[in-house]
Amino acid sequence: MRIMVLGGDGFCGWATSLHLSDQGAEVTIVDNFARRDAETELGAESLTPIVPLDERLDAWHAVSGHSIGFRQIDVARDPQGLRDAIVEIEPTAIVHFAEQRAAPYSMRSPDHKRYTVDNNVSASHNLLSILAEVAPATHLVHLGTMGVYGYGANGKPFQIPEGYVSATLRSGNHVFEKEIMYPPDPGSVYHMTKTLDALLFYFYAKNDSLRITDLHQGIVWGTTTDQTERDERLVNRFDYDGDYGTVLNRFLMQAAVGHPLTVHGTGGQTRAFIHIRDTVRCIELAIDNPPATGDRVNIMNQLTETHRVRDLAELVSRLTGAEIQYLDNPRKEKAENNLLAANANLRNLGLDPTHLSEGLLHEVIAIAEKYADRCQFSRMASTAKW
Ligand code: NAD
Ligand code: USQ
Repeated sequence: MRIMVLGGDGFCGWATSLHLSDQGAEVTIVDNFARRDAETELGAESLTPIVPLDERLDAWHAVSGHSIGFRQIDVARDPQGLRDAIVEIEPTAIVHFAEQRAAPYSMRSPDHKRYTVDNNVSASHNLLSILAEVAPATHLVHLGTMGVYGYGANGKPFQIPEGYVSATLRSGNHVFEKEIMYPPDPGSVYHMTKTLDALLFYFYAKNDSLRITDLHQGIVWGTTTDQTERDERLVNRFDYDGDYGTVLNRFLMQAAVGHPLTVHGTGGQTRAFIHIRDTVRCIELAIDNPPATGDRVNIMNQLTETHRVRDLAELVSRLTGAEIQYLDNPRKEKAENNLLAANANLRNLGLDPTHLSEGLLHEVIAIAEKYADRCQFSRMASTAKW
């Protein structure tokens, strides 16, 4: 099986590339190093040291005997380069991670908003238009986000479905029963780009019969997979700064470096979570179970559990003795929400969920402790406000 991994130098993409290569797939990474450029822009590197990609790939070949290919292509700005690569490689599936993925980064300034929309929407649309032209049978697996749904149904006990919901539409005296995509309710420009992606996928599945899986993933935590721990040069990213660091990994590293745990607002926000080890398994399951030509977009929710932010802070504090700091929330989001989300599709395909456990939390803390001297305390604060 030949797989192209767009965004394969990033956090989820790197772990996925190694996992698929380990399973025997011929993997080619496509990346433009935008994430490494953002590190320079923000003055905040991954807590774990990330060596240049060619060294990462050499290390993987040395420990596994497998080769992973690489093409440096800007998927959003170089459609010809992307088209040439797809024609040459003839991939069975393309996994698309190549987007700007941080909500705070997307809200830093008008320029950051424009960059995030231009980059993410163009990347997805370039890919779709190329697939329609030269590779309509290729399965596209895209990483969406649970944030497309908003988080919960205005306090009502309602389970967020996997993409589609049956609706009764009323207009005047007319009533129309229809299964529709769950109404989008993004909370940042970044999350909005994923709702725009979803509409692009809807159109190309309908018009060009493209085979598309959209995985609405929760917040990924952890950093290590079976493959990344085989050599220090294979270590995965550990983003902790106020833009790219996500909440649970931030709390764990804050505890490790002696920084108070930064809870936004009351910490009553409930969010979906998944460990990086399950992310890579979900992508494998999605690749192995493509929709048929002519099917609607296959939407699956990629999460294993939900947690309230202040419960996570209290748990980490109990485990480590770290102090909790309740900060004014820099984001426009509900102070408190319940979240009930369906996730049966991936489980039915064989996902055996990894649940948050003290052992796994300690594993992340140990990695953060190992690289604690690389922490830049000045980059801890979330400075983007909206
Ligand atoms: P990341 O920033 O670590 O990786 C993204 C990669 O894509 C980077 O290597 C970047 O250089 C590359 N990239 C960006 N724009 C590109 C372009 N125009 N051309 C080529 N390469 C480009 O992000 P991540 O955490 O690995 O997330 C990957 C995907 O998964 C994103 O689409 C994100 O929205 C989604 N996701 C992530 C999480 C999470 O918690 N990390 C949760 C849900 C969904
Ligand atoms: N939060 C804190 N303290 C912190 C950081 C965050 O309380 O130090 C809070 C935020 O205010 C928010 C929640 O924790 O209420 C989650 O924030 P986050 O930064 O961990 O996650 P988010 O911005 O939603 O984005 C991340 C990924 C994104 C992915 C999304 C999945 O960066 O790529 O799409 O998680 S989801 O949250 O399900 O939409």
